[in-house]
Amino acid sequence: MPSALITGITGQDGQYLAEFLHSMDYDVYGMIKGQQNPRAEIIKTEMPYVELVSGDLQDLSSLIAVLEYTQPDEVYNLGAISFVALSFKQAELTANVTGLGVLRMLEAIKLVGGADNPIRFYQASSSEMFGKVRETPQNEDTPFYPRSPYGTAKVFGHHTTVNYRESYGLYACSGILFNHESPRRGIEFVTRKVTNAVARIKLGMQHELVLGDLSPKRDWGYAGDYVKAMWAMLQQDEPQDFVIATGRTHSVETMVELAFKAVGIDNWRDYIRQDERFMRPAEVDLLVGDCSKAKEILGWEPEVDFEQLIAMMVENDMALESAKAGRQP
Ligand code: GDR
Repeated sequence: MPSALITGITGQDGQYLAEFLHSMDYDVYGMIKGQQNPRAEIIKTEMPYVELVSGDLQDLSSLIAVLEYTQPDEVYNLGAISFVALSFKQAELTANVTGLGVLRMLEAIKLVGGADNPIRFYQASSSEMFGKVRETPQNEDTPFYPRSPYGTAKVFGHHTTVNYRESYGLYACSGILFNHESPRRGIEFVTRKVTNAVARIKLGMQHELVLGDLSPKRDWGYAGDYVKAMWAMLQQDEPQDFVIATGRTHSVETMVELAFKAVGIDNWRDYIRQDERFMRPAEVDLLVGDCSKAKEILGWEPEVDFEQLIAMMVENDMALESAKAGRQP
């Protein structure tokens, strides 16, 4: 059976990828940092087939030990400080985990892998690398212009992945994924923050939704679709980089309106308050990806569209919040 190691196993993508790889008969290992990670319980109960191993992207020797123990065919590096707003407050930590963590994992693969023991590597790169975009839509050749410590760290990780591929012949791919969401999305990210608040407002459990800038536009897809592209990248003859996106963009405001309308609330503006607290020192105004290369070479296409995605998330949050309130949704 093939085996895979996933860093960032407790995150949204880690969970979808673990399920997908398990369905493809992989042995799945998930790397967990620290002793008492509360989110490890979700993996233990919902995905008992995942073997959790202890390691930290800030500690090279721990990565070597994890690779020696798990002997993976594939490594998916999804671990990172992934919340852009937090990266402005903890820039050094972000550079260390999100940026240097990639270098450490590649070094570990170089040391433990080899001709007899090749390890394929996937790096979770991000559309945040395009930042103040140089062209629209963005593709694999669009120059980077990151706008946050998170974005700069991801650019470092991306270039390091390419460099290790070219310098040492590693099978290393960088997937430049645009925003991807799901019912498993953390509550700090804007889509889930909104769908959860909409459910609570509908149920009378909350009376306002406090947001930052409503004008940025994002290309939002479904995480369950995107993890399949990660896997497909590692199954090719030659390692390459790919943009993964839907090709459609919407403003935060449009997404908010859609979420409220999904529960029948038309006067949604009455519930919105804007606060400086949720504004960023530098913003990424517009992202929209061109995934033609992935379509052509990987045969990958998004299956869930934006409207279905938001409806799915609202429905999930209605069920969750109704259960908390002890009512039928
Ligand atoms: P993003 O996702 O920064 O694009 O990065 P996020 O959902 O946090 O923000 C999207 C846009 O919404 C605006 N916004 C708010 N954002 C949050 N979180 N909370 C608010 O209250 C709010 N109000 C407005 C933001 O300013 C921004 O413009 C995500 C992450 O998953 C990254 O890790 C990943 O690399 C990229 O997507 C692709």
